[in-house]
This record gives sequence, structure tokens and C-alpha cells, in this order.
Amino acid sequence: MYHWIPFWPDTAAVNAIVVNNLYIAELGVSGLIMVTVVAMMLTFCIRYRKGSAASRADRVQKTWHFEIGWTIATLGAFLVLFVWGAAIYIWLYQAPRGDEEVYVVAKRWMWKIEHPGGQSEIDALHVPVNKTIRVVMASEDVIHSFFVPAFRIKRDVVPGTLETIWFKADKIGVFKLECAQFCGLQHATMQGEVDVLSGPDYARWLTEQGVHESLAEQGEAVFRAHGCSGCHGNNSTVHAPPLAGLYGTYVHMQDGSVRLADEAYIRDCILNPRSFTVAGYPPLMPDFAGQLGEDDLLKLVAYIKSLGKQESAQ
Ligand code: HEC
Ligand SMILES: [Cu+2]
Repeated sequence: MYHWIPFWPDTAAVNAIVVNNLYIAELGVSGLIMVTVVAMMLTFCIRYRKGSAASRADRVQKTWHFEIGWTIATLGAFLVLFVWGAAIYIWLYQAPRGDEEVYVVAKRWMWKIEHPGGQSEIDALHVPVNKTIRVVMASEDVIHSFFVPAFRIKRDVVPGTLETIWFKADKIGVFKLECAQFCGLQHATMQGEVDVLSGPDYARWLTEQGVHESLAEQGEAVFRAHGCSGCHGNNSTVHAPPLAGLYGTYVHMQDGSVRLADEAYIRDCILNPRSFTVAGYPPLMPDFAGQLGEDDLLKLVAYIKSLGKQESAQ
């Protein structure tokens, strides 16, 4: 549809269509201003060229109508673009729960993708078409940026937290995944692809991976191996908060603040328990910083999220 514009990238997601529309509008407004200014410049250059017969008498010194009209019109036009752009930004960067989830670990210089079913892949991400995909991302080392040009989504993967982004691909095909933050010598090779499959093809792809354990099950093993179950399990004698149903709720802190229990919060609980305490509990949660890799942390997060759907933790 927009392919007459030079260098126009593929458009393969609902996110991309919305961004396209804004881009076209901005291009239109900028084009209109450019044409007006250049046309006036040329007109005056020609009309008042040296030696032309045009009258130079009655020069107008100030035209308030024109000044105010012009200022308000541009202000109005740019405010509309601003509000429109801000609304799109908020929409793009607040990941909904999604029909499907994937976990991404970025490290120099590759993308490791993990599906909740336990399937994992490197530098490739298989997703079903027309489904909202929530992407939860961690970095093992430096800042990377998850960029899929055809979907118009890009999000920095900052080490020390979990970042989320979402997309809904509406076209079957293979699209480029790139790192958009300079992350070292091989940054340019930190590329992969997003394979958008039809629903049945995606289901087949999942079963063909020959996986025995879901990500939550792998997380449960980590949960036991690191002694979390000793305090958070049902039979524990320690007064620790139950983790079942925690994900997505608002948690009250000792200091009166309230935090949304999303993926980044759960990660924070495990690595920075000293920085906050859940209201009504003793500050006994040990600090696991340095003991768990991003991979294991994502598995723990997947496990704790899965607990919401069962009766309680083991
Ligand atoms: C020594 C007992 C103990 C161990 C071991 C322990 N925790 Fe905790 N945990 C606590 C206590 C007590 C709290 C609440 C007080 C606080 O926030 O510090 C807590 C809080 C949490 C919270 C926040 C819960 C909420 O309701 O917001 C999460 C998530 C959590 N722990 C996960 C883990 C994970 C994952 C592990 C294993 C890697 C683990 N804990 C190991 C005692 C423990
Ligand atoms: Cu990178």
C-alpha cells in the first residue's frame, strides 16, 4: 500500500500499521510545510528579483493576524501529532497479557528464545499469526535492543531488570530480528529471524521440538534446588508469603507503597530483597544475586506465574 515511498520496510503486524499511519501523517504535514515554504521563497525570489518592476512601496512592517494565525495553526498541528504519537507510544509499550508468551535472553551476541512449553531456539522466534505475543526479555551482559523492523517494535533490553514488549503479526513469513544497541565487536552479527506461522503450523512446530519439560516445570526444579520451597512451600514453618496467584496482583510493601507483581517485580524480589519488604512479613527473604543466571531467573518467573493457575505452591 505504501510501497511507492522509497525504502519502505515490510509491514507485518498490527503494531506496524498504526505506526505507518502516524508516519504517513507526519510525512504529509512536513511535506506540506516544505512545499509552502519553498513555494513562497521561489515566488518572492522571482517577483522581487533585481530589476523587476514589482512595486516595493507600502511595505508592511507587522502583520499580527498572520503571525498569530501561523503560530496557532502550527501549534495545533503539532499538538495533534504529539497526542496521537504519545497515545501510540503508550499502547506499544504496555504489553498486555497476550495469547502467547515468549522469554528472551539476550547476550553477546545472540538471542536465546524460550517458549513456555519448554521449546528453546537461538536467533529464531517462531510465533503464530494473528495472536498477541508478550515478549519478556532479560540481558546477561550489556544493553541490547530487540528490534523487528517489519513489526515496528523496538525495546532496549537493559541488564538488571526484565523488559516486556508485545506484537501481533498479521502476515505469515520470515522477518528480520536485529539488535539495535551497539553491544560490542560482533553487534552487527546479532541478528535472527521471526518466523510467523499459521496456527496449525505453529502447533506442529511446537510438538516437533521434542520437549519433555515446560519452562514452569524447569522453574520448579530451580525453585527446589535453591531452597525457595523451604520457605514458600505449604509445609514451611517460616512466615513467608504464598506465591500462588501472586502474578498480576498489587502487593503492599512495608513502607506503604504498592507494586504490581509483574515479571520485573518477581525478579527484583529474588535479587534485591533487601530493597523492599512485603507488608506483614519479616525481612527474611535471602538475597540470590550472583547465584542465578538470567535463564534460571526466567524459569523461576515462569514457574511463579504458573502457580496462579493451580491451587497452591508445593
Ligand atoms: C529463608 C526463607 C526464604 C527463602 C529461602 C526464600 N524466600 Fe522468598 N520470601 C521470604 C520472605 C519472608 C518474604 C517476604 C518478606 C520480604 O519481602 O522480604 C519473601 C518474599 C518473596 C517474594 C515476594 C512475594 C510477594 O508476595 O510479593 C517472592 C516472589 C519470593 N520471595 C520468591 C522467592 C524465590 C524464587 C526464592 C528462591 C530463589 C525464595 N523466595 C527464597 C522468605 C524466603
Ligand atoms: Cu546486542
